[in-house]
Amino acid sequence: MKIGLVGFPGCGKTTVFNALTGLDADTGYGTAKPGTKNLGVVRVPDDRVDQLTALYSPKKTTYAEITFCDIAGGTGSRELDRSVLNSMREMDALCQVLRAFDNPAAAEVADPDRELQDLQIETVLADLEIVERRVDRLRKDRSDPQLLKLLERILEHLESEQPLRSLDLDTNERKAVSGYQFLSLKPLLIVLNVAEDAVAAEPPAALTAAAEAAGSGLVVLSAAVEMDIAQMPEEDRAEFYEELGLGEPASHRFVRSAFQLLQLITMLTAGPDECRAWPVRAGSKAPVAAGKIHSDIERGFIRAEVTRWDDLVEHGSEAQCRELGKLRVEGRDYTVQDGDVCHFRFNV
Ligand SMILES: Nc1nc2c(ncn2[C@@H]2O[C@H](COP(=O)(O)OP(=O)(O)OP(=O)(O)O)[C@@H](O)[C@H]2O)c(=O)[nH]1
Ligand SMILES: [Mg+2]
Repeated sequence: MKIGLVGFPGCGKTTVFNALTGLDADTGYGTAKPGTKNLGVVRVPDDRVDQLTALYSPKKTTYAEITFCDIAGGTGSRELDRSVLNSMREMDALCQVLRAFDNPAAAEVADPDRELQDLQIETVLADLEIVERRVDRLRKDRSDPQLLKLLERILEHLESEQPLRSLDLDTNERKAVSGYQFLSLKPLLIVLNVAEDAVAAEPPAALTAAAEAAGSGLVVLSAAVEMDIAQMPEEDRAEFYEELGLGEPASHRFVRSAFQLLQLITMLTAGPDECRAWPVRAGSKAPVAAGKIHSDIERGFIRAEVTRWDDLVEHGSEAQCRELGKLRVEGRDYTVQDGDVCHFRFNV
């Protein structure tokens, strides 16, 4: 699963990227070539995995991971380069960084509301271009009236300058258009990148409302602060956080929001060999979730023995949970829930 960090030049994408990954990619105001990409894999912090690890002392602990891709904004302050738009299409979700700190190198003062608007317009126009071409073709050759009808609905929505995120599309309709990789349909998380002294302040109400209207999450952080901390030795970080009056790195909150953005939940497995978080698409049935571990388990699925992670931590073992009636036996129709610790029985 890949999330693209996007936004206008100098908004702080690479700084956010460094903060998330602990890497040291080049930052600077609009210095990167448009479409240049930095890739990094980030572990999703998960207290449940930590507590299960404390319980089992396993040989190995594995967290869920997300790949972040920092896509350089280019040179224009209001328009995105075509190569940037093309790179954005390859992403499963987008995270727009908004500059809310003043930068002497920038020609304009910070205007996060405008940046949000501008990117929305850019993505809507890019999608419109694709749909217009496709609708023209389908009107001529009449090969697929059903798809034409759907695309005409999408066209109308885009023409009213609304992102496709706000159009009501059912699962089948989404599937029918998934090949087009519409930018304004991709899940969007907004990061308000504020100055160092504003990290504890509430985001402006107008922006909170705009994010909500656009169906997007909103995270406030100061990328510069987060990057400095990510590059510190681990043992010094906690103290620094306390001084700032922050409970944990904002990047942790951010990564968890990003994970939710992908419409994933976490299934857990726990034992003396390994404690592990498995990202599973929300709504997955037990056999499909089991297939994440191994295709044999999906194929030969018999049943799932499910304990809630906090019950397991509280009572100390599966055996104890079984005794107390806290271990459920579920069949192939069971929908796996976030925080389920699963043990699958299978036969191949
Ligand atoms: N004061 C302050 N400066 C920041 C913050 N975040 C980024 N900067 C600075 O802003 C400049 C641009 O940051 P980058 O992360 O390189 O911006 P970018 O979005 O990657 O820019 P392009 O790759 O050119 O599109 C750098 O000089 C950063 O040090 C912040 O939270 N506070
Ligand atoms: Mg950059």
